[in-house]
Amino acid sequence: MKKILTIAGFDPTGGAGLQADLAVFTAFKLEGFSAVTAITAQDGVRVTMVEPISPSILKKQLDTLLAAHKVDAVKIGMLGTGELANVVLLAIKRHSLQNVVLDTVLASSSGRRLLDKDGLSALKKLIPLARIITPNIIEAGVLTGTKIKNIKNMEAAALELHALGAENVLITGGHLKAAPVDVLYDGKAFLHFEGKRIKADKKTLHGTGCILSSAISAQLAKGRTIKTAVKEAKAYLEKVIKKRMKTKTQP
Ligand code: PXL
Repeated sequence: MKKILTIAGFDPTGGAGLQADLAVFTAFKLEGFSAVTAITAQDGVRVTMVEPISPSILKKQLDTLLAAHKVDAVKIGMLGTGELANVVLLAIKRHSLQNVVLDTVLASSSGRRLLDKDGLSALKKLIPLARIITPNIIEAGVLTGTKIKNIKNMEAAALELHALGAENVLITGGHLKAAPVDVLYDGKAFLHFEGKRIKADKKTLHGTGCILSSAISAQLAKGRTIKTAVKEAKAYLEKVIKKRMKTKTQP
């Protein structure tokens, strides 16, 4: 059985964060591990409190786990602080981790910061270690200092983020005003993944970024190419959203 690790925050609803990631890993028949970066209090729509854990226990979680288990892929989600991002960076180097999927989480959908102000520069230092990064248009805008409103802007930002060192860049277009298109740049060409807008409420959509990035990491753990990984992850996410809409449950 392939092994996979998520480094992410805890969401008590399980809709986002490490519990959502673990559910994805199970669905793809992988042995999933998780290291927690922060505890959030939330109801699936509103985040009421965020408390990062101490850097020393994050480091110990990673070193203890990775000394015993060689993982085939790693998904990085909410990091909370620049200091914790730095702990993760050093652990990736120390343990020579491969297939790193960096979901550049900055804030919750409701606008609560999930990475502190000094965290941005530390997050940027993680970019060169990633096989793929998966910002949405808002995050890509913050990372590049641009406003992203259309596919042309997405392509320009993808080029810039690739220049920062990410092997592959996937900018998701769910927040576009027009039809949602995700843009993948692999250093050579752009690939557009066109999707239909699904009319869903906030609770249903909560954590969809986490699920997409963890599904991509699951596919990479199984040895799939980047293009196949993104395609399969998108198909899986669509299934999860439809199921959530039917059952009104998470994940
Ligand atoms: O979807 C971003 C996200 C990531 N990780 C955790 C979260 C959220 C959004 O609420 O709570 C733990």
